[in-house]
Amino acid sequence: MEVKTSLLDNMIGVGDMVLLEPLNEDSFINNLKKRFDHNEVYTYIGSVVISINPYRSLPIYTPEKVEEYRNRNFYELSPHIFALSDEAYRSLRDQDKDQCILITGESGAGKTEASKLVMSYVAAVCGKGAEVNQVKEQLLQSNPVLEAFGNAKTVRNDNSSRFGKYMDIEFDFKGDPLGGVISNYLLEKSRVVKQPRGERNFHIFYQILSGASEDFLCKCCPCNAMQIVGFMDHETQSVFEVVAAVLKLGNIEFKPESLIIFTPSFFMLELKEICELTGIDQSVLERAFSFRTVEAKQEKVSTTLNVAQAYYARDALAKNLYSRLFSWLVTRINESIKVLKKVMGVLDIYGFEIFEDNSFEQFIINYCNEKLQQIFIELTLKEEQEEYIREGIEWTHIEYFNNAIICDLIENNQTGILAMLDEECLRPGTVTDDTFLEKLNQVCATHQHFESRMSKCSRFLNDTSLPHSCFRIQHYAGKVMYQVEGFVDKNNDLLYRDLSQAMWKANHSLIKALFPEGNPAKINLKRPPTAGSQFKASVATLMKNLQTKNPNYIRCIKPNDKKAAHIFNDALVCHQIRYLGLLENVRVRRAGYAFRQAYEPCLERYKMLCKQTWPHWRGPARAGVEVLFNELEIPEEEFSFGRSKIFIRNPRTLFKLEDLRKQRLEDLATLIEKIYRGWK
Ligand code: AD9
Ligand code: MG
Repeated sequence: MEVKTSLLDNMIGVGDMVLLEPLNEDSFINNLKKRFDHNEVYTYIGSVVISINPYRSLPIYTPEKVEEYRNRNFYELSPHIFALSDEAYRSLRDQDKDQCILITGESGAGKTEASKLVMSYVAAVCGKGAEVNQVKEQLLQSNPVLEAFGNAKTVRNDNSSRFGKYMDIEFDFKGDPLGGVISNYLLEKSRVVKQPRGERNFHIFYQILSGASEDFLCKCCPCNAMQIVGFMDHETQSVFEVVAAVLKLGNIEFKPESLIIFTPSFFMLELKEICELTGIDQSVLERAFSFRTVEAKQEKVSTTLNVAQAYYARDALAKNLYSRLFSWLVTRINESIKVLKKVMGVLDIYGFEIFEDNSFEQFIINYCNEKLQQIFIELTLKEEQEEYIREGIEWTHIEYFNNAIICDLIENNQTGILAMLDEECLRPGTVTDDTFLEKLNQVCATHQHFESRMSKCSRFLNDTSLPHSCFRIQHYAGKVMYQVEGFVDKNNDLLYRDLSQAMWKANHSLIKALFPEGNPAKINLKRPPTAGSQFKASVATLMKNLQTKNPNYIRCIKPNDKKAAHIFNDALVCHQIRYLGLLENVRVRRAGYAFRQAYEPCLERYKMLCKQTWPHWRGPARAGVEVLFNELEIPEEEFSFGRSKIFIRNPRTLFKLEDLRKQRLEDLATLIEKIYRGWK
């Protein structure tokens, strides 16, 4: 098979970085730039797809394009996200290998758009028929629903995901979609009550407000999607009642003079409306905003809230109502789409982000990205090199930065930042963000990737760019300074029991279901797990799950910081390809072999191509493969014999084998038909 010109064209650069000559950072960036300028936003590193955000709509996702890429070999056409989608889908359908699509890149790099493109491609090429179409529609429409509730405008991205999403799409043995399961990861709920300058609250609030004067339920954009996903009208109604209640909670103000601290008229009206919307008894809610009851063993002590505590309670309630509603939405969507067979997982998380002020939320988001980089390293750099060594294939080691050390700084069970934060949160006595920082300083001061000024022994004592109330982590993708303020509180995620009980008493089945712990019969004096430890556990489960699947990578790159089309900022791109380890990726790939397969299945698949191995080969499988490759005259430099596997250098060799096999099968079919006719 010939090398396609699309992969080698000089005008638009090379389509596969593996073919780039010479290979260095400059040539790498120039190649990307050349392609970007010619609207070629996709480039391969072997089977990894690099995607550069064009920030404008390109005519490359049409139904004609879908047809073009359908059932074609990965390297046959010019690089495209559809080629990766097709490859993953076909491996799933034909070889029964569960797949996962891992989409990474910083905030605004195009992950969410990429995940939707993968899903829409798969929807376009898999089975047809009314039932299948309904499943597809439900899967696709879950996106606008979750985006309305879980995305918001940030400085980095006008449609920034403020939660992580992993979706398993399930298929039957024919490759028809049956349904899916979505997992969501920690919604940035603080946004409900406070947004950084220049940013907005979750989209749904504006959608509701823009439609509120008329019949908002019809106008509001996710409604249609919710209906397709399978929400009953009364459920959609309930969801919007909760969103409206959260909006109205933000209007309640407290005044110091009175015990029940509302100004009359307007705010009282707000409270009344909240109670009408949610079926909560007004006196119960008023009481819950005025007192706090602490229960210990057999005793109950009620204290009056001061104004600050009342605001705290209000915000905690708004955040909890909203984030629990969001989790409920995910569970509810899952009910509509769930079944389990072959699966293709699509992971779209919030990208790495550095703001002026970074808090607990950025810490969590960046930790999640750190883990994803780690799995990329594990599977493409480390695992790959280790396999060559294990198989006894000659190999020169390629150096790369392994970020396991940063993951450890954050998640180590004894000395990690999350463990330290939990310890502070659970410790009796006065706990503040500062005591947490002090603790970090005692334990992490000497860690290479940790910087702070509070500790006397700190190496950063004189670094005035680092305020006393901050610590800095040198992440794989850059240094981020975290404001320690709010860490303890956000990790504790405290909601006064009076409020959860008030919610549980609501005459509103959805709200009641969102606060099961408010049921007085089920009082649990044990502390619920902290936000950080819950997140860590769910990320660990995700990583385990991903490791059981065949990974497909899309590495998204942001060409500029202006959210603008046509601008390719070399320095910005350079920074990203460095921390993504893309050059190392090419080097490992170049030095290595594109495909490998254990001897037995390899012989089984191709033995029909050689008289000596067909139909029965009586010796060891390895010897059979040797005979086979000899007879087919595959050049020696194209393959290598490992201990248990055959390694094939160039994907084109594999295509050749596949084509020969297809031809042979067709010949056999014709022959059988002839014999059959002869009998008749
Ligand atoms: V975040 O981590 O959720 O903040 P993402 O998800 O990486 O981020 P997103 O997919 O939302 O970024 O892309 C940002 C914007 O870039 C989109 O809203 C589009 O306007 C634009 N974009 C991204 N990819 C494409 C594309 N393939 N074609 C056209 C695109 N525009
Ligand atoms: Mg996103």
